[in-house]
Amino acid sequence: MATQDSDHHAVANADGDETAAAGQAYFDKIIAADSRIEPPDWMPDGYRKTLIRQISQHAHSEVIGMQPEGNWIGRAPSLKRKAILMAKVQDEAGHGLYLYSAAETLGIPRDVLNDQLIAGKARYSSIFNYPARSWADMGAIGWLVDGAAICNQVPLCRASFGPYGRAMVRVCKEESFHQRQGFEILLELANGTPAQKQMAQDAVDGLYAPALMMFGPPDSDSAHSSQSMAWNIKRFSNDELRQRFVGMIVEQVKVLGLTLPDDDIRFNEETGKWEYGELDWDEFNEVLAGRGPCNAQRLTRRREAHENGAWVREAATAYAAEKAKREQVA
Ligand code: BYC
Repeated sequence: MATQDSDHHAVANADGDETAAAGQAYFDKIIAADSRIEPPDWMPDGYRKTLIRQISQHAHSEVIGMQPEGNWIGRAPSLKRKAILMAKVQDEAGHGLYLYSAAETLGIPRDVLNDQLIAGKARYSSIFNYPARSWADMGAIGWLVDGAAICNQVPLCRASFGPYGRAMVRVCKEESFHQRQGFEILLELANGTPAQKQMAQDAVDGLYAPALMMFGPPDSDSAHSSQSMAWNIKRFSNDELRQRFVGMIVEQVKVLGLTLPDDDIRFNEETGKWEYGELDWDEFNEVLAGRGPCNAQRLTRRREAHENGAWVREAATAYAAEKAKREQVA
């Protein structure tokens, strides 16, 4: 990545009369140099909106994504498993916080984003609208869902907007641990009794297609990809990342001694890409329209959690006011 030059500071610190044309020229130069835009820099409205859209959706996904696994903390099969799962769910909350903070640097307060989420007006990843029915689903979520997230997010570490890229570095490190713990749960079940092995296979069968859909609609239907790639926010298209992910899990599933529920997976020597069976995009669109198996339940739980947390927000506000008053007196 190129280093930022002195023009950066000239424009970043410019007075209000700096023309949009100069800002645009600076922005174009930074993007062309594959360098980074920082919060005080001039940026096109569309770039700011795209980032707010993607980062807030990502933050909401982390927060809603706590629910399927959170539901299993009390039913984890051992103290060790419970401690690991609790740590993972707490990590997801942390990811949400980094991402809301990154969005705030673009001028959108966290409470506004939260209001959008609880009003049911915000998107979050489709995957979290599917149920987690068995302990093996904890394994499949870690292996497939966190695995897909890593595949999608490692390139986002190089996103052109500094706070997003930097947040992704830490998120990806933690997701790697999550992915391995999920794989290990499945490995243990797959090497257990026939019933345990079947439970692991059922979990993989159920979450395989929804995990592939996490990468978004096919490129032909992806409204935002080309502009996001031109701005160096996304580095690869939805289909490129999806086929790359299939190539990863097709090898890993052999170690588990399980199978993927797709007979059409094959490596195309000519294109150098993995191919897979048709996904049910009608189902994806239904989930996005709010009609997936758990959409209503996830939002209800989030609203309840927000209401139950009112006393924490009130206490924090009162504490901050009291602290400010004391500092003024001192
Ligand atoms: N689900 O033009 P496109 C985690 C929407 S959480 C729902 O391709 P884009 C974890 C899309 O928003 C990690 N909506 O969009 C947590 C757009 O709608 P709008 C989650 C989807 O943005 C807890 C429309 O469809 N990761 O790891 O260029 C426990 C057209 O799509 C989905 C992220 O959020 C979907 N799957 O690309 C365990 C990664 N796909 O905005 C694990 C960050 C698409 O026009 N996000 N849509 O109304 C991204 O990389 C990109 O936003 C996407 C979509 C690849 C998801």
